[in-house]
Amino acid sequence: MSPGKVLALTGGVGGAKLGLGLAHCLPPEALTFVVNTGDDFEHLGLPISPDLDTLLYTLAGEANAAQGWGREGESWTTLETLRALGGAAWFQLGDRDLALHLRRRELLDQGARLTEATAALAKAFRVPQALLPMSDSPVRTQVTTEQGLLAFQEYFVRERCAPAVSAIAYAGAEDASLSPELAAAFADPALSLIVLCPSNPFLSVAPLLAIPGLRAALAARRVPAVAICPLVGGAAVKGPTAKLMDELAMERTPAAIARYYDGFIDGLVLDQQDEAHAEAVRETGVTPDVAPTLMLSLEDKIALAEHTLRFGAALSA
Ligand code: FO1
Repeated sequence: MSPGKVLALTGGVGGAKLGLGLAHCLPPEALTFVVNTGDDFEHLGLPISPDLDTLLYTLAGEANAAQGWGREGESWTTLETLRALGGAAWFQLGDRDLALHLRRRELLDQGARLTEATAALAKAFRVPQALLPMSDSPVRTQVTTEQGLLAFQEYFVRERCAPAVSAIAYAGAEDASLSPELAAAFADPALSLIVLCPSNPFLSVAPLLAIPGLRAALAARRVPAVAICPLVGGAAVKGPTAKLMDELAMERTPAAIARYYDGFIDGLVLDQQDEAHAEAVRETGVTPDVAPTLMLSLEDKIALAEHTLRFGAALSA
């Protein structure tokens, strides 16, 4: 199947899983990723880009699947030594992972933009697809909680998503512009489909939509955009999506997801368990489609990717 070029908007683990499936279905030059950087932060003086790194490790076959983040075959000597010295060990950087952040620090200090540093890292990992950060300037997801305002990783890792959330902001998004690489990807005449991967709508996709240029490019798309619903049976496959939907008083249904992406998607893939919700999705003006969306094996990931590509092609027909 050759549907032209595909732009996949992605966040953490769920996005990386579908990303791997898409990478098995498309030639490398036909697949570009636009990756959330709202989770990024500086830790111990190092620039950490968790979602870029999860995708990079996944595409390179180096991801620690059991852990859901970080690198396979990891050792923790530096972290344990740091802990013994009284250093900040709440955010766990493995020895091998640490080398990636050190290299990113080196590249940025040499004047590279995050997009260029990411391209250099992808090349070193022999990942042939383009991995484009959503922005070269910092955008930082901030969470207003019952404990006050928390930076994203403080909320997610240090507090384990426990505090109730009343608002989420994406600091820096309003001033962020599209990188030339991202602008070119949207303007590419060979582009045929945009995919919103099954990532957390508030934490992974909303930061992208908060960037005015990205929002405008998506709203003005000339090709179909298809999202994969991150809920299965009203629950999130992983992470705090369902908890956040409750705290932000959003109904936990595929139709609520379709409304949240209003104007940015044409189709929504729902899990087969949620088939009964298809009509409610259609009533929002979004075309529903049903498929198994749980991605446990590589075969599941490829099957969902193939399904999504077929659905996208049918929408543009
Ligand atoms: N997630 C954790 O739950 N605990 C950690 O200590 C942790 C360390 C870490 C280091 C590098 C990296 O790239 C990601 C890391 N993550 C960790 C995952 C990450 O914080 C989140 O999963 C994402 O930001 C959410 O998409």
